[in-house]
Amino acid sequence: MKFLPSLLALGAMFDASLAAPSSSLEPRACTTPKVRKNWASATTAEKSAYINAVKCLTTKPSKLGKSHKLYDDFVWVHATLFQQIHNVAAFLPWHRYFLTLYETSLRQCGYTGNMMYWDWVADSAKPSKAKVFDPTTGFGGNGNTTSTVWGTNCVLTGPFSKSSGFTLRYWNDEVRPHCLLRVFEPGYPEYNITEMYGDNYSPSVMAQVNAETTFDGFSNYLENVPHAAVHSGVGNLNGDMGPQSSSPNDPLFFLHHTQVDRLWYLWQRANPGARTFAYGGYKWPDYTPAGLDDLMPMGGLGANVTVRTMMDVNASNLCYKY
Ligand SMILES: [Cu+2]
Repeated sequence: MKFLPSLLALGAMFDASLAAPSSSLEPRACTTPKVRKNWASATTAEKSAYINAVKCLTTKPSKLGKSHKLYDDFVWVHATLFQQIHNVAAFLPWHRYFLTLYETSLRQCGYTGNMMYWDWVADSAKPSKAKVFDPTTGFGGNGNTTSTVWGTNCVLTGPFSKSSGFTLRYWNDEVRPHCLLRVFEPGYPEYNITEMYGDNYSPSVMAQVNAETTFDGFSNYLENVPHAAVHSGVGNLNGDMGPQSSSPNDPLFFLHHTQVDRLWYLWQRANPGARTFAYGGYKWPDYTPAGLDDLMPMGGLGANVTVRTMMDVNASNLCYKY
């Protein structure tokens, strides 16, 4: 019985609130799931409450004990774990967890609402006109594109503009303070490139993504086509939302990823019996087959949890819907 004390210790360390219900016969704690709204249909008051809480993160101390702010913790963790969480099976569950930790931090800043999403499928024909880019009720618009020199494409409007004093610390995992940078893809019709690569996240592309019947097929298609195109469409190579590992620098990252999470949720809901716990593909670092009991690292921002705990949004630890 030598192993017993260590097993007990492990059990005590395990946060019971993160455990998935083991049986559908157990009473569920999630009776009133929180509803994550579409940014475009939120009220002005809801939008400003969200933006105020985001700005508040820049005033709070790091949870990681680092000499930067809580806002930068999310950037830092995403940047340093980048290889482990992209183009692997854990892409969707890891980002689902990351969003919940962000939401928790917003609540510590007094926010009482829930995460909201940017439905870029609906805006794919003219993404630059999306309400998320509104200069007064949104996240501001494009950066200054008069120069192609890194660090000059500052967002000029809205609550995160250069003139507001909003400053970011990291570029990838290096300390390189800068204004919020955006470089919208203007589009080149003669080369069949649409504005902000919108034709990569159109309703017809999403129909193809949704037609994938395996988790692995769905996740890869969603990650590599619509998800990647939105990042590049907003940021390109010199913008924060681009393919940079520090992309959570742009506060829009979290509305983008809430939409990614919502699309996964909708795919799961299309066949809940088969898909709620559907998982597969390969894991970092050896690209061996992934499983629901794989632990996902969170770099100290939250406990490392298993993939399984992030599969069912109706479980008590998540308890939300779209
Ligand atoms: Cu990511």
